[in-house]
Amino acid sequence: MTTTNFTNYIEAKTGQTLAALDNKTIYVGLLDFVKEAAKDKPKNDSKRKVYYISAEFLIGKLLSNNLINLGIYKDIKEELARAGKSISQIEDIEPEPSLGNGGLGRLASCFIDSMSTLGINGEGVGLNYHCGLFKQVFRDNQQEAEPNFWIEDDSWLVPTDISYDVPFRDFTLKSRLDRIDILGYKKETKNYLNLFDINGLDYGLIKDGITFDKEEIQKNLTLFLYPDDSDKQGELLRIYQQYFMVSNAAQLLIDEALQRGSNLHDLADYAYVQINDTHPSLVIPELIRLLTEKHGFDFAEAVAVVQKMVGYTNHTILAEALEKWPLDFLEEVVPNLVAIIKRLDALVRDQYEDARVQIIDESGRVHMAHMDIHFSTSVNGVAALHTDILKNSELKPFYDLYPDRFNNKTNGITFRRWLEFADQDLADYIKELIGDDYLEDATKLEKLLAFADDKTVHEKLAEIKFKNKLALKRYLKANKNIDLDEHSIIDTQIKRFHEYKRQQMNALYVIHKYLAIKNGQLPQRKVTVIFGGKAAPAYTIAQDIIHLILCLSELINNDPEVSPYLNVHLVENYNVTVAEKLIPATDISEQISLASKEASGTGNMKFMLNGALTLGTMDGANVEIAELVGPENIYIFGKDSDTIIDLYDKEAYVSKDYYENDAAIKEAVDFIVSDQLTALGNKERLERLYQELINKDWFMTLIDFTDYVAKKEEMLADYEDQDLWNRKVIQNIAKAGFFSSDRTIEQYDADIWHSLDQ
Ligand code: 26V
Repeated sequence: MTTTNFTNYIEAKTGQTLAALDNKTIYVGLLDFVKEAAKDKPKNDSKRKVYYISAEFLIGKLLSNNLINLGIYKDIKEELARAGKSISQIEDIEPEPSLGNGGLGRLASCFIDSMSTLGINGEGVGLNYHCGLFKQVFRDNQQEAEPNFWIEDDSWLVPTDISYDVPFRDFTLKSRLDRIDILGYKKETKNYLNLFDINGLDYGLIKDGITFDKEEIQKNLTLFLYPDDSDKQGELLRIYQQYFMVSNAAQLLIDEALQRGSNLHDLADYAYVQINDTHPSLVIPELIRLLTEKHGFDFAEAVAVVQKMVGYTNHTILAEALEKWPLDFLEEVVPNLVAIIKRLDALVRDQYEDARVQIIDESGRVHMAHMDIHFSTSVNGVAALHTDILKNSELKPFYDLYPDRFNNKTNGITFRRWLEFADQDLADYIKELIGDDYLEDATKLEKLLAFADDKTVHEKLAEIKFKNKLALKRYLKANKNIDLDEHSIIDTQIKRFHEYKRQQMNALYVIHKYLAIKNGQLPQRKVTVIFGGKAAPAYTIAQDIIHLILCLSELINNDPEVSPYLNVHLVENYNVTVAEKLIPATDISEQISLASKEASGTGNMKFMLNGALTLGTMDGANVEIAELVGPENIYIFGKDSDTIIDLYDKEAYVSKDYYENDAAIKEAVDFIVSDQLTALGNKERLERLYQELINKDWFMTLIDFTDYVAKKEEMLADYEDQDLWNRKVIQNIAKAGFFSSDRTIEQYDADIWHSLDQ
């Protein structure tokens, strides 16, 4: 029998039996039930509190995750089943919050889950974007963007009466704070995700798609995440958002420290701020401003105090993502901070002559990352290779100045969401084999190695994978209008569309395979290539790649000669919920970024944990996966990062050479502008992508193509030996423990935050 009293709770509340209630009423009942259970839990406590400030929190749906963390998921599932209700249909009703974009935001969400699980007094601070990241729809084989309203009357948001004045140049804006309770796994205590908002938001400002009036800051500030910044108004709005986020965070942190007995001279003993990429960097001058203007500090002491309580995490080496705000723009929005930034710049200039380490450059742009590095205790990358690249090339001048500040924190994922929830049959089977202590210490998964050669285990793993494919088939049919062949090999690439991630290389493989099948070279088993991801609306080439894939999908899935052997799908509006369905059903995990460009990746870890094998380059955390599982359990191809960095340095890559000298490459690339494809698509888009690939190809698609095709074919052949394959699967699951975000967060705390040991 069940140990929860949900049935009594909802029947008392509604006056009806559980069996008689509709799913929506049950969903709202569960939401309130969990919220009430969470409300009474005490907050985590310690002298030093961590504030994880982030522009994104890609939290995903929360109901099932919360039930798992409360330890009652299975009980509720059974209780509902007894009343003839399906928990998964109730899960479907919850809207997915739209507060993030990609890996950075999903990481922040795994981190707040782990902080709660480890009992760390640490909270997320961000903004409550009402439309968040856009909703992706496909029309005429192209991506269109629509606003994604996700907040309903019944939601996880808990209003507070906390409010601050945020002083911009032309007006002062009052904030409001909503919170979401963040429960740890089987923990009595909790933390919050703090989401600041404004009161006068006006949806009427939204025009066509996601375009909106960018000038009415007092009515638009928390409408969208990453509003288009291709014009000045857009850039100013980003600065308004960033300052609003950090001013609120700084005021909250100072208030809380004062309440807990700080005299502010000891503020660093009470608070630590982790800056998640550069979006929250203005928190440094804002804390200095508050300490000097409101609390009587002199400038030097304010700088010294703030410096002791800030750490910066870098999540990318792509130059265009390293923010540099023009001083003039900052002057228009937050002149009070400009004076402080200039004084910080002067401090740096007094100490160092090297132009590469200055905060304000000769064109008057403020390098946010430079300010972070000079005025913090810690600078970290997110995977071993990434941190090495920061130290040895991208941030080398800073590493030379502050070698002790640099450290690596390889990313991780929460196993509660990505195994216990997403792959319930696999989790149950793992428990049957090795017990459940891996839930407290994920490295215990290594006990699975004892079963590496056990054929019964191989068969059971194959059976679970097949069941997951069937579940995915049902989901895709019901929600995305896709027919999935559950008997095919599932080969998945899900992530934001970006040239460096090289979805275009996978698309070229699809073309290559299509042409081979047309030529009579039939594969032994059908392959389904699945893509999922959004492209930034202003990123033309990424949109072109989406267009190519949608055209290929139409061509191939409708060709009776080819579709028995090859299918291609691009799943519309990819998000956390879609990932939770796709990952457990996948055989081949595509992690094919150009070496040196993907800081870490976290999808790679999720796939590995769910028994997919990696087809990848030696990039990001793939390098650590390869080290852990050994070369025989991963499919690595392509040039390594040293070679690529050297090619960039020497400007020695010429894509046309590859195109002209390799018949297979030429054939695949030419097909992009073939009559068959242009008949289905937009000629301008396809032509532009074709020209890009042969004349520029900044992310070197063609350099690795031949190697990629060969490795994928090797993988498909290996799949036919299911014992060989599942042996590798076991090695991967067994070694995935290192990638638990609990491990990552323990390292952040031990090396940077020092909150648990206070
Ligand atoms: C930059 C920009 C610049 C232009 C406008 C929109 C926008 C949005 C986000 C960013 C920062 C991107 C940084 C990022 O997401 N990095 C990813 O971080 C993951 C977690 O550490 C990591 O696994 C991925 O490899 C890395 O790409």
